[in-house]
Amino acid sequence: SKLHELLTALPKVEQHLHIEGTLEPSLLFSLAAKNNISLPSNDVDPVYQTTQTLLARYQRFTSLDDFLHYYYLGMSVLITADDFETLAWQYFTKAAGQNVRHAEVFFDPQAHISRGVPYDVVVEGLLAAKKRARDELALTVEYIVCILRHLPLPDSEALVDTVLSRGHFADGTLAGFGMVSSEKDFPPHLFREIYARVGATGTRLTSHVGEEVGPEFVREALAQLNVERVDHGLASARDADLLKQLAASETLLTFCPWSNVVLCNLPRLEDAPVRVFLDARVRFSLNSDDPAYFGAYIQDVFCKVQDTFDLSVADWEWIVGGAIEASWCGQDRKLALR
Ligand code: ES4
Ligand code: ZN
Repeated sequence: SKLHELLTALPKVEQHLHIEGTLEPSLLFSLAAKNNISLPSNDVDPVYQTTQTLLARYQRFTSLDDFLHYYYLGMSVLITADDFETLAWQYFTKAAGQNVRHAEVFFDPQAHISRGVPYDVVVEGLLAAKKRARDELALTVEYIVCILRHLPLPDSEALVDTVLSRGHFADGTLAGFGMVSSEKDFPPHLFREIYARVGATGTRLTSHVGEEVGPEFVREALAQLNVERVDHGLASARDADLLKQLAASETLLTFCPWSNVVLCNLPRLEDAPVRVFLDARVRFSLNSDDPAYFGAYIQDVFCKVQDTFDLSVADWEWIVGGAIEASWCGQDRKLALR
Protein backbone atom coordinates (compact mmCIF):
# COMPACT_ATOMS: atom_id res chain seq x y z
CA SER A 1 0.00 0.00 0.00
CA LYS A 2 0.90 3.70 -0.19
CA LEU A 3 1.66 3.84 3.50
CA HIS A 4 4.15 0.97 3.25
CA GLU A 5 6.16 3.06 0.79
CA LEU A 6 5.98 6.01 3.15
CA LEU A 7 7.07 3.78 6.06
CA THR A 8 10.01 2.49 4.05
CA ALA A 9 11.17 5.98 3.09
CA LEU A 10 10.54 7.42 6.56
CA PRO A 11 13.76 8.33 8.40
CA LYS A 12 13.76 6.10 11.48
CA VAL A 13 15.33 5.90 14.91
CA GLU A 14 15.81 2.56 16.62
CA GLN A 15 15.79 2.71 20.41
CA HIS A 16 15.42 -0.87 21.53
CA LEU A 17 17.93 -3.16 19.88
CA HIS A 18 20.29 -5.66 21.48
CA ILE A 19 23.41 -5.93 19.34
CA GLU A 20 23.78 -9.58 20.39
CA GLY A 21 20.22 -10.09 19.10
CA THR A 22 21.30 -9.14 15.57
CA LEU A 23 23.52 -12.22 15.21
CA GLU A 24 22.31 -13.81 11.98
CA PRO A 25 22.71 -17.57 11.42
CA SER A 26 25.33 -17.02 8.70
CA LEU A 27 27.58 -15.02 11.05
CA LEU A 28 26.84 -17.33 13.99
CA PHE A 29 28.11 -20.36 12.09
CA SER A 30 31.06 -18.63 10.40
CA LEU A 31 32.31 -17.24 13.73
CA ALA A 32 31.77 -20.62 15.41
CA ALA A 33 34.00 -22.20 12.75
CA LYS A 34 36.64 -19.44 12.90
CA ASN A 35 36.83 -19.45 16.70
CA ASN A 36 36.50 -23.21 17.10
CA ILE A 37 33.37 -22.94 19.18
CA SER A 38 31.18 -26.02 19.14
CA LEU A 39 27.49 -25.32 19.28
CA PRO A 40 24.91 -27.93 20.19
CA SER A 41 23.70 -29.62 16.96
CA ASN A 42 25.90 -27.50 14.74
CA ASP A 43 25.04 -29.74 11.81
CA VAL A 44 22.63 -27.70 9.76
CA ASP A 45 23.18 -27.41 6.04
CA PRO A 46 24.82 -24.31 4.56
CA VAL A 47 21.74 -23.13 2.67
CA TYR A 48 19.69 -23.20 5.85
CA GLN A 49 22.47 -21.36 7.69
CA THR A 50 22.45 -18.45 5.33
CA THR A 51 18.80 -18.12 4.45
CA GLN A 52 16.79 -18.73 7.59
CA THR A 53 16.32 -16.68 10.71
CA LEU A 54 17.28 -17.99 14.11
CA LEU A 55 13.57 -17.95 14.88
CA ALA A 56 13.15 -20.70 12.29
CA ARG A 57 16.06 -22.62 13.81
CA TYR A 58 14.52 -22.52 17.26
CA GLN A 59 10.94 -22.63 15.99
CA ARG A 60 8.86 -20.53 18.29
CA PHE A 61 10.01 -19.44 21.70
CA THR A 62 7.72 -20.22 24.61
CA SER A 63 8.85 -17.43 26.94
CA LEU A 64 11.50 -14.79 27.60
CA ASP A 65 13.66 -17.30 29.49
CA ASP A 66 13.32 -19.87 26.69
CA PHE A 67 14.58 -17.26 24.22
CA LEU A 68 17.36 -16.04 26.51
CA HIS A 69 18.78 -19.56 26.67
CA TYR A 70 19.42 -19.53 22.89
CA TYR A 71 20.46 -15.88 22.91
CA TYR A 72 23.27 -16.48 25.44
CA LEU A 73 24.25 -19.66 23.59
CA GLY A 74 24.47 -17.83 20.27
CA MET A 75 26.68 -15.02 21.49
CA SER A 76 29.30 -17.51 22.74
CA VAL A 77 30.85 -17.35 19.23
CA LEU A 78 31.85 -13.69 19.75
CA ILE A 79 35.48 -13.64 20.90
CA THR A 80 37.61 -10.87 19.36
CA ALA A 81 37.11 -7.12 18.95
CA ASP A 82 36.82 -7.85 15.22
CA ASP A 83 33.91 -10.22 15.87
CA PHE A 84 32.01 -7.49 17.71
CA GLU A 85 32.83 -4.97 14.99
CA THR A 86 31.59 -7.36 12.30
CA LEU A 87 28.39 -8.06 14.23
CA ALA A 88 27.60 -4.39 14.74
CA TRP A 89 28.64 -3.40 11.21
CA GLN A 90 26.34 -6.02 9.67
CA TYR A 91 23.46 -4.62 11.70
CA PHE A 92 24.31 -0.98 10.87
CA THR A 93 24.42 -1.65 7.13
CA LYS A 94 21.07 -3.43 7.32
CA ALA A 95 19.54 -0.67 9.45
CA ALA A 96 20.83 2.09 7.15
CA GLY A 97 19.24 0.19 4.26
CA GLN A 98 15.91 0.56 6.07
CA ASN A 99 16.47 4.31 6.54
CA VAL A 100 17.43 4.09 10.20
CA ARG A 101 19.35 7.34 10.80
CA HIS A 102 20.02 6.98 14.51
CA ALA A 103 20.32 3.82 16.59
CA GLU A 104 20.52 3.44 20.36
CA VAL A 105 22.02 0.04 20.92
CA PHE A 106 22.10 -2.16 24.01
CA PHE A 107 24.96 -4.50 24.80
CA ASP A 108 25.52 -7.06 27.57
CA PRO A 109 29.18 -7.00 28.75
CA GLN A 110 28.55 -9.49 31.55
CA ALA A 111 27.53 -12.15 29.05
CA HIS A 112 30.99 -11.76 27.49
CA ILE A 113 33.11 -11.09 30.58
CA SER A 114 31.75 -14.31 32.13
CA ARG A 115 33.18 -16.20 29.11
CA GLY A 116 36.59 -14.57 29.43
CA VAL A 117 36.06 -11.81 26.86
CA PRO A 118 37.14 -8.53 28.49
CA TYR A 119 34.91 -5.44 28.59
CA ASP A 120 37.56 -3.47 26.68
CA VAL A 121 37.58 -5.97 23.80
CA VAL A 122 33.80 -5.72 23.43
CA VAL A 123 33.84 -1.92 23.54
CA GLU A 124 36.77 -1.66 21.10
CA GLY A 125 34.84 -3.59 18.47
CA LEU A 126 31.58 -1.75 19.01
CA LEU A 127 33.27 1.67 18.84
CA ALA A 128 35.03 0.78 15.59
CA ALA A 129 31.67 -0.13 14.02
CA LYS A 130 30.08 3.05 15.38
CA LYS A 131 32.76 5.19 13.74
CA ARG A 132 32.31 3.41 10.41
CA ALA A 133 28.53 3.85 10.65
CA ARG A 134 28.87 7.59 11.04
CA ASP A 135 31.54 7.99 8.35
CA GLU A 136 30.19 5.59 5.73
CA LEU A 137 26.45 5.38 6.39
CA ALA A 138 25.60 8.75 8.04
CA LEU A 139 24.05 6.61 10.77
CA THR A 140 24.60 7.91 14.30
CA VAL A 141 24.93 5.34 17.08
CA GLU A 142 24.74 5.57 20.84
CA TYR A 143 25.50 2.65 23.14
CA ILE A 144 23.54 1.70 26.25
CA VAL A 145 25.39 -0.67 28.56
CA CYS A 146 23.13 -3.19 30.31
CA ILE A 147 23.44 -5.18 33.50
CA LEU A 148 22.02 -8.71 33.59
CA ARG A 149 19.35 -9.05 36.25
CA HIS A 150 19.68 -12.81 36.71
CA LEU A 151 23.36 -12.68 37.72
CA PRO A 152 24.53 -11.97 41.28
CA LEU A 153 24.40 -8.24 42.04
CA PRO A 154 28.17 -8.06 42.77
CA ASP A 155 28.79 -9.05 39.11
CA SER A 156 26.79 -6.03 37.97
CA GLU A 157 28.56 -3.82 40.51
CA ALA A 158 31.93 -5.01 39.17
CA LEU A 159 30.84 -4.07 35.65
CA VAL A 160 29.83 -0.60 36.84
CA ASP A 161 33.24 -0.28 38.56
CA THR A 162 34.92 -1.07 35.24
CA VAL A 163 32.78 1.38 33.27
CA LEU A 164 33.44 4.13 35.83
CA SER A 165 37.19 3.40 35.90
CA ARG A 166 37.29 3.87 32.12
CA GLY A 167 35.30 7.10 32.41
CA HIS A 168 32.85 5.82 29.81
CA PHE A 169 29.77 7.52 31.26
CA ALA A 170 31.55 10.81 31.90
CA ASP A 171 33.16 11.02 28.44
CA GLY A 172 30.03 10.02 26.52
CA THR A 173 31.46 6.75 25.16
CA LEU A 174 28.26 5.27 26.58
CA ALA A 175 25.02 7.25 26.38
CA GLY A 176 23.10 5.32 28.99
CA PHE A 177 22.62 2.46 31.40
CA GLY A 178 19.98 -0.23 31.28
CA MET A 179 18.91 -3.55 32.76
CA VAL A 180 17.88 -6.69 30.88
CA SER A 181 17.31 -10.44 31.09
CA SER A 182 14.70 -12.33 33.16
CA GLU A 183 12.19 -10.04 34.83
CA LYS A 184 9.92 -12.24 36.93
CA ASP A 185 12.13 -12.91 39.95
CA PHE A 186 13.99 -9.61 39.88
CA PRO A 187 11.93 -6.62 41.04
CA PRO A 188 13.40 -3.19 40.29
CA HIS A 189 13.92 -2.25 43.95
CA LEU A 190 16.76 -4.80 44.17
CA PHE A 191 18.76 -2.52 41.87
CA ARG A 192 18.06 0.78 43.62
CA GLU A 193 21.61 1.35 44.83
CA ILE A 194 23.35 0.50 41.59
CA TYR A 195 21.00 2.82 39.67
CA ALA A 196 21.63 5.61 42.19
CA ARG A 197 25.36 5.14 41.77
CA VAL A 198 25.23 5.24 37.99
CA GLY A 199 22.67 8.05 37.97
CA ALA A 200 25.07 10.20 40.01
CA THR A 201 27.38 10.30 36.96
CA GLY A 202 24.64 12.09 35.03
CA THR A 203 24.22 9.29 32.49
CA ARG A 204 20.76 8.38 31.19
CA LEU A 205 18.87 5.56 32.84
CA THR A 206 16.45 3.01 31.45
CA SER A 207 15.29 -0.50 32.29
CA HIS A 208 13.50 -3.40 30.66
CA VAL A 209 10.32 -3.63 32.69
CA GLY A 210 6.67 -4.51 32.17
CA GLU A 211 7.63 -7.12 29.57
CA GLU A 212 6.57 -10.29 31.40
CA VAL A 213 5.52 -8.74 34.72
CA GLY A 214 2.70 -6.26 35.39
CA PRO A 215 2.45 -2.48 35.64
CA GLU A 216 3.65 -2.56 39.26
CA PHE A 217 7.20 -3.18 38.01
CA VAL A 218 6.95 -0.18 35.67
CA ARG A 219 5.79 1.98 38.59
CA GLU A 220 8.60 0.64 40.75
CA ALA A 221 11.27 1.35 38.10
CA LEU A 222 10.03 4.92 37.71
CA ALA A 223 9.79 5.56 41.44
CA GLN A 224 12.86 3.74 42.72
CA LEU A 225 15.34 3.64 39.84
CA ASN A 226 14.64 7.09 38.42
CA VAL A 227 14.58 5.77 34.87
CA GLU A 228 13.83 8.38 32.22
CA ARG A 229 12.47 5.85 29.73
CA VAL A 230 10.99 2.36 29.93
CA ASP A 231 12.03 -0.53 27.67
CA HIS A 232 8.96 -2.55 26.63
CA GLY A 233 6.47 -1.19 29.18
CA LEU A 234 3.86 -3.44 27.58
CA ALA A 235 2.03 -4.00 30.88
CA SER A 236 1.51 -0.24 31.34
CA ALA A 237 -1.52 -0.56 29.08
CA ARG A 238 -3.38 -2.40 31.86
CA ASP A 239 -3.11 0.52 34.32
CA ALA A 240 -5.03 3.71 33.48
CA ASP A 241 -3.37 5.76 36.22
CA LEU A 242 0.07 4.69 35.08
CA LEU A 243 -0.81 5.65 31.50
CA LYS A 244 -1.76 9.12 32.75
CA GLN A 245 1.53 9.40 34.61
CA LEU A 246 3.53 8.29 31.55
CA ALA A 247 1.70 10.74 29.29
CA ALA A 248 2.09 13.66 31.73
CA SER A 249 5.81 13.01 32.21
CA GLU A 250 6.33 12.32 28.47
CA THR A 251 8.12 9.12 29.39
CA LEU A 252 9.04 7.12 26.28
CA LEU A 253 8.20 3.44 26.08
CA THR A 254 10.56 1.66 23.69
CA PHE A 255 7.84 -0.71 22.60
CA CYS A 256 8.57 -3.96 20.73
CA PRO A 257 5.18 -5.45 19.88
CA TRP A 258 6.50 -8.16 17.56
CA SER A 259 9.01 -9.30 20.21
CA ASN A 260 6.13 -9.45 22.67
CA VAL A 261 4.23 -11.78 20.31
CA VAL A 262 7.21 -14.04 19.58
CA LEU A 263 8.01 -14.41 23.31
CA CYS A 264 4.33 -15.10 24.11
CA ASN A 265 3.82 -11.98 26.18
CA LEU A 266 1.00 -11.14 23.74
CA PRO A 267 -1.27 -13.74 22.10
CA ARG A 268 -1.32 -11.91 18.76
CA LEU A 269 -0.12 -8.62 17.29
CA GLU A 270 -3.78 -7.55 17.21
CA ASP A 271 -3.62 -7.57 21.02
CA ALA A 272 -0.75 -5.06 21.15
CA PRO A 273 -1.87 -1.87 22.94
CA VAL A 274 -0.93 0.41 20.04
CA ARG A 275 -4.31 2.15 20.12
CA VAL A 276 -4.28 2.27 23.91
CA PHE A 277 -0.98 4.15 23.92
CA LEU A 278 -2.06 6.44 21.08
CA ASP A 279 -5.37 7.27 22.77
CA ALA A 280 -3.67 7.92 26.12
CA ARG A 281 -1.06 10.13 24.37
CA VAL A 282 1.70 7.99 25.82
CA ARG A 283 4.96 8.42 23.92
CA PHE A 284 6.27 5.20 22.41
CA SER A 285 8.61 4.07 19.69
CA LEU A 286 8.38 0.86 17.65
CA ASN A 287 11.46 -1.33 17.72
CA SER A 288 12.80 -4.73 16.77
CA ASP A 289 14.56 -5.89 20.01
CA ASP A 290 16.40 -9.04 18.78
CA PRO A 291 15.67 -9.03 15.05
CA ALA A 292 17.82 -12.03 14.03
CA TYR A 293 15.96 -14.19 16.53
CA PHE A 294 12.48 -12.75 16.06
CA GLY A 295 12.57 -12.63 12.26
CA ALA A 296 11.72 -8.95 11.88
CA TYR A 297 13.92 -5.85 11.53
CA ILE A 298 12.46 -2.41 12.20
CA GLN A 299 11.00 -2.02 8.70
CA ASP A 300 9.17 -5.33 9.09
CA VAL A 301 7.88 -4.27 12.51
CA PHE A 302 6.55 -0.98 11.09
CA CYS A 303 4.79 -2.81 8.25
CA LYS A 304 3.31 -5.47 10.54
CA VAL A 305 1.95 -2.74 12.82
CA GLN A 306 0.51 -0.90 9.82
CA ASP A 307 -1.12 -4.07 8.43
CA THR A 308 -2.65 -4.79 11.83
CA PHE A 309 -3.73 -1.32 12.97
CA ASP A 310 -4.15 0.69 9.77
CA LEU A 311 -2.64 3.81 11.34
CA SER A 312 -2.95 7.26 9.77
CA VAL A 313 -0.07 9.41 8.56
CA ALA A 314 -0.74 11.63 11.58
CA ASP A 315 -0.41 8.62 13.92
CA TRP A 316 2.95 7.75 12.37
CA GLU A 317 4.15 11.34 12.55
CA TRP A 318 3.23 11.40 16.20
CA ILE A 319 4.98 8.11 16.93
CA VAL A 320 8.19 8.88 15.03
CA GLY A 321 8.24 12.54 16.07
CA GLY A 322 8.02 11.53 19.72
CA ALA A 323 10.75 8.96 19.28
CA ILE A 324 13.09 11.55 17.78
CA GLU A 325 12.25 14.02 20.54
CA ALA A 326 13.09 11.40 23.20
CA SER A 327 16.29 10.28 21.47
CA TRP A 328 19.50 10.18 23.45
CA CYS A 329 21.45 12.37 21.04
CA GLY A 330 22.37 16.03 21.00
CA GLN A 331 19.90 18.77 20.04
CA ASP A 332 21.70 19.36 16.74
CA ARG A 333 21.28 15.75 15.72
CA LYS A 334 17.61 15.81 16.75
CA LEU A 335 16.99 18.79 14.48
CA ALA A 336 18.69 16.95 11.61
CA LEU A 337 16.52 13.87 12.21
CA ARG A 338 13.25 15.82 11.99
C1 ES4 B 1 15.85 -9.28 25.81
CL1 ES4 B 1 13.37 -9.34 24.78
C2 ES4 B 1 14.49 -9.19 26.08
N1 ES4 B 1 14.05 -9.02 27.33
C3 ES4 B 1 14.94 -8.94 28.31
N2 ES4 B 1 16.24 -9.02 28.13
C4 ES4 B 1 16.69 -9.18 26.88
N3 ES4 B 1 17.94 -9.29 26.39
C5 ES4 B 1 17.86 -9.45 25.08
N4 ES4 B 1 16.59 -9.44 24.70
ZN1 ZN C 1 15.00 -5.84 24.81
